[in-house]
Amino acid sequence: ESKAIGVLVMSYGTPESLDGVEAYYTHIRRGNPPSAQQLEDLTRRYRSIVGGVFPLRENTNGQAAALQRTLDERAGYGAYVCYQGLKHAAPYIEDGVAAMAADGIEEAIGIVLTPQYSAMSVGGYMKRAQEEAAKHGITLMDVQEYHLHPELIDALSRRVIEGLDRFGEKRSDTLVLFSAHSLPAKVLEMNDPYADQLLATSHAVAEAAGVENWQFTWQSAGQTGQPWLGPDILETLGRLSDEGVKSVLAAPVGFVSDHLEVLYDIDIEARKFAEERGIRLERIRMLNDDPQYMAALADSVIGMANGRA
Ligand code: FEC
Repeated sequence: ESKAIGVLVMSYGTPESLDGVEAYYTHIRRGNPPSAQQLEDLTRRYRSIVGGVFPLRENTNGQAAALQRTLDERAGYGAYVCYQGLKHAAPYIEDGVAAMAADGIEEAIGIVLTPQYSAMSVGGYMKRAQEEAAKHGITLMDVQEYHLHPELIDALSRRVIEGLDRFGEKRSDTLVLFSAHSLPAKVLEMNDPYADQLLATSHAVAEAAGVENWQFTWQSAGQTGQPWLGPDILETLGRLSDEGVKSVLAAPVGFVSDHLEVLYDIDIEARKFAEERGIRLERIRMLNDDPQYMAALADSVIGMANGRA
């Protein structure tokens, strides 16, 4: 008798509406409410992004649905059942695991919608999922990373090629600037693989796209009073402008969706900063529910499930 394997599809989460920004921000800050100024600033950023106020929710929904279809095609209908679990919004990670338990799921695979592992990012999702799974007697196995999956690298490299083509005759002078969400610099003391995996993804994508002129930079660092991994994308763009670079293709390979950190931090803030310094900044299209990305996820899930047998 075959029983369905649950797939806990985990993503960052975004508020339901502008009224929910304060609760969301408080959750990100581990229960510490933001100051009025911080809340106003975040609300302003959400208001100014293109593509709807909270596009991440729709994108995560689309990814979970597309992953379900891909798993059905590959493993047969009913073999895997996807559940969403969000880090900072409902349905929370714990809600997703509880929903599995309510459906009688006994074995599950967890996967996070970001390709590179850090104890401070993916590790945090997994810890919460494992704690909840233990409460329900569910055996949960984690896909820790898929940052070099061939389908992922191919999908990203196609986007880099397409992005470079937008520069026309300036194509050969365009620098590809890979980026990912910064983390507090204390992560360096933890022997964390995050930075190495991001460089490995960048390297593989550059190679597959035939790009030699590339760099990696951090973005979206928080204001916590502690040092964060740098250099930040604005600092890097400042230096590139001093060096006479005029065309840059941003490739945020630590993210897989259109959301605030891409639509605001790159498309609005970094682009304005670049333009003021005479740099044309374009960005690769995000993966969202790209079929090759779904293939990378499905393959990682099925590989983990089969490896256990
Ligand atoms: O579109 C949206 O509504 C959500 C966009 C969003 C994504 C995202 C991904 C990552 N974060 C990571 C780490 C941190 C750390 C802190 C932190 C803070 C914020 C804040 C907002 C926010 N993050 Fe986020 N992140 C997104 C949004 N993030 C909003 C709070 C205001 C601000 O700082 O701008 C600092 C927490 C603290 O104060 O203690 C650390 C990492 C990722 C990429 C991996 C992943 O997706 O999980 C790492 C999307």
